[in-house]
Amino acid sequence: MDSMVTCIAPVNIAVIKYWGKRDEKLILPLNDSVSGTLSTDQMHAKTTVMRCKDFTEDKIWLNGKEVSFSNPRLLSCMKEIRRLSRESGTSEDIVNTKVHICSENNFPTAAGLASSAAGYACLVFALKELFGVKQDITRVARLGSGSACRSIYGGFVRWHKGDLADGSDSIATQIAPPSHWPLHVFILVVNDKQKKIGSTPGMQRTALTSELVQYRIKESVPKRIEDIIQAVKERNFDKFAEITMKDSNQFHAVCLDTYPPNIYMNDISHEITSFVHTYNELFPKPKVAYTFDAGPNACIYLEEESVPDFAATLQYIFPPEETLESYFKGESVQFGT
Ligand code: 2P0
Repeated sequence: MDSMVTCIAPVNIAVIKYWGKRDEKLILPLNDSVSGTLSTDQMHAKTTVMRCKDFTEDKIWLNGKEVSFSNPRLLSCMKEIRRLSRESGTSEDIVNTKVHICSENNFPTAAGLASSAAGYACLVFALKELFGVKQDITRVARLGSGSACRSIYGGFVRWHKGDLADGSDSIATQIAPPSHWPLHVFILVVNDKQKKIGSTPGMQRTALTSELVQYRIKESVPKRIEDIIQAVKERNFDKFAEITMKDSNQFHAVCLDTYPPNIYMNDISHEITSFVHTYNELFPKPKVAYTFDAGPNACIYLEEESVPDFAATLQYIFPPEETLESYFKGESVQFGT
């Protein structure tokens, strides 16, 4: 029987960053990472998947434009979904039916705003529904884009690097649901153009040339993962903020230690970090935390009670052109929980 499914998946913002792979094809990371998934009503991908016995080939449209289905990551997700579908007992007729996929983002693609994470999470979740897959799909989303596995769940999520060579233990799990700690996130869009060095080649270069990344994956990250999980469980914002900012800074230090360096932050990004530290010094404990991905845009985590004062101060210091506030709040973060 023909069928159609539509899903929405939000972006996630890492507080312990994923950077570097030990297996390029299976997308197995060098270290564990932790992120918060935003609510579905702000930055998200929306994907519709259809299967129809009259379709003669798999096809995909991204933001309204048909693109080739030959992308190896897309093919590997499709292959794995069909394999799991078969394992789940779906009939061979359905497993072999061709699909048409339409996906769109409501925010800039590839500007370091986690567009591939939301896109692949959404696609894989929709395909799971369409093909009756019953197993864990975070490892399938991972085959599309590493960070996508974290957008399968709402709230705080951990991507376990895993130890096995086949990647079967490199999965994402939920640390806490959105209702546990409804933090807010401000996205300060410094630049929405395509980033200069994509994450995939940027990571390859780091893994090959950085000495600091070895210290990061062996010494810093394992302890930070345990500490930030505890901070989330205790809703301890000042501990959460300190670890988040330190990890963002170390990630960019690793990028600078890469040769030639991956430079993602710009002068405005650095002004934002100084502003956040100056703002936090007004209080006995930090009230806001910045984190920067592979681009110049700032993501600012804060508690609900801090929103009015921080928003007013931010607007005074950086008069807004494109400040996009996203909510990391309870009820609206339902996707995949
Ligand atoms: C993260 N980033 O943990 C880190 C922080 C960017 C900086 O995951 O090659 O697009 O598709 O696995 O997932 C961006 O990397 O890279 C990323 P691939 P992905 O969110």
